[in-house]
Amino acid sequence: MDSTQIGVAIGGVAAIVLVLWYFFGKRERVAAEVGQSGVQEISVTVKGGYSPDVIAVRRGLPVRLNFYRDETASCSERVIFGDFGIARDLPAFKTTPIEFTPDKEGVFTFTCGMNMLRGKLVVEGK
Ligand SMILES: [Cu+2]
Repeated sequence: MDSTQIGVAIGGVAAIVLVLWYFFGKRERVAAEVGQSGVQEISVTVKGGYSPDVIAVRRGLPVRLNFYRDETASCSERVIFGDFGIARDLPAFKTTPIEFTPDKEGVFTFTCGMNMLRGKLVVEGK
């Protein structure tokens, strides 16, 4: 290989890494913490998306997701956990707790009212 070929190869690898990072690296997976009351609690910031957008919880223990909506964009004014029958309004610049006990394992998508913003709730067994 001459230096041009090496340069092309490095560029190709860099492009692949960038694509992988974009699709997989962007998602931060955070496990909810179990407090003294036995509730799995986690704070989620809502601003053009959900942060974190992959939330791991355990099945059978109550969950409290504290959604803080840090914007007025109407897109995020509602959050929906369809698999758990939950739809809740999120007032701007306020924290809205969403409480339920996940009774099934799996990966469940939660979205804004228009199905544009998305996050995942990962419910794991014990
Ligand atoms: Cu929306």
